[in-house]
Amino acid sequence: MSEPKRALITGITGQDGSYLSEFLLAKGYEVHGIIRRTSTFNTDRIDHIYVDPHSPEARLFLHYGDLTDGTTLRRILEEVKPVEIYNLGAQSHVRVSFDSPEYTVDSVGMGTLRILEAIRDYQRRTGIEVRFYQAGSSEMFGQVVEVPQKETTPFYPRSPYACAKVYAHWQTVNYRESYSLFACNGILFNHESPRRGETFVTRKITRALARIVAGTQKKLYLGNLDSKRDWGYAKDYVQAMWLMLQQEEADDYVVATGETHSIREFLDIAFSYVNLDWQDYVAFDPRYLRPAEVDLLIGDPAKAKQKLGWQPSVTFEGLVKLMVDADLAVLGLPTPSGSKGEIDNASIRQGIAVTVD
Ligand code: NDP
Ligand code: GDR
Repeated sequence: MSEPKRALITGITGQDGSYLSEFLLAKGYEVHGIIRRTSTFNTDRIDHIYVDPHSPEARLFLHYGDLTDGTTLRRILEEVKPVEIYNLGAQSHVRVSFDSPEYTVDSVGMGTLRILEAIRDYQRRTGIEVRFYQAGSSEMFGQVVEVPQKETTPFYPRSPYACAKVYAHWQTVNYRESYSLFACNGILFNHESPRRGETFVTRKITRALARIVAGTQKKLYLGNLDSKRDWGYAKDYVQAMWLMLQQEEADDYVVATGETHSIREFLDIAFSYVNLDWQDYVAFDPRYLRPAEVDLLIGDPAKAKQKLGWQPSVTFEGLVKLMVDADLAVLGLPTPSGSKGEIDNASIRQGIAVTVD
């Protein structure tokens, strides 16, 4: 039997890392993830796919490391010998990046450079190709220059996070062109799921809504309701990452639905789904405003459709309802659809202790 392909994922404990791990395991990969040491376990999203590493069945392995720690990244690369690396790790909250710009830029920008440098040296020494995926973002487009935004649209980043992602993007292009690395940038527009971090606006809304239905929360405080985003379903988007690394040539791709909706529209669908009016519950808090806002994002996924054969499978309305269903289900409440929502192990804290060798 041939050896399984080995993939290394930074950011494996995040929303995308968990879906990508499931996807790669289902394809027969051996998956290695880099996790940070934390005072309490934060592996909820991957606990359901974790198998004790002593078991012969184990194909998911975790390693302590950090994107700010280049030595460890190099050591993990040497030990794991992956053929694909997915760089999903990041301080990924745009608002928080204004509070912690230096750390954000270190993890997002310099972190990417550290991995690229490690791959460059490893590949030159061993002659083994390591394909690299960089998690780029629609935030790089920032201020509206052109709509819909596509691969050729100039970047105009509006936050420390977005500036760092632009840096990481161009370093990835440069390492591809300078050292012939197989390095791809995915320019992914917002993608959500029941596993979305609780402080991003979509999940903040659906989680609060479930608590409002349960009677344990009265108000939901939000910032700017007028910005528009191109929201897709995270499970679809991790497939695009993998597809990029399976092509003959490395390239950059926009991944989006091609539709845009405001926060108000998200609220409309979510609250009316449970027969409530959001205006009765939502209040404004200026703390959630950003020093500079990105008003309108809408992507053109034509290249990804044509070259990767990728397309989204979930509509905007379907996504909102799927997230509401899941948050209601987590609280043990009935769902309007009658289904249990997306059966989402990661939404339910199981308290399984993951051990790392
Ligand atoms: P999450 O915020 O859910 O996950 C981020 C992951 O990065 C977590 O595993 C986190 O670990 C890890 N991480 C944070 N800081 C470091 C660090 N210093 N060293 C190593 N790992 C670190 O993000 P998503 O899953 O939503 O996004 C994945 C990637 O895609 C990110 O790079 C994000 O910027 C980018 N992106 C996301 C989009 C989206 O809509 N979701 C759209 C476009 C790009 P821990 O669990 O310990 O905090
Ligand atoms: P974004 O996502 O900044 O697009 O970045 P987020 O959900 O944080 O904000 C979307 C829009 O909603 C507005 N908003 C609020 N946002 C938050 N978080 N909390 C609020 O209370 C609130 N009220 C209004 C924001 O101002 C914004 O306009 C996400 C992240 O996943 C990035 O890592 C990724 O790169 C981009 O998507 C694409």
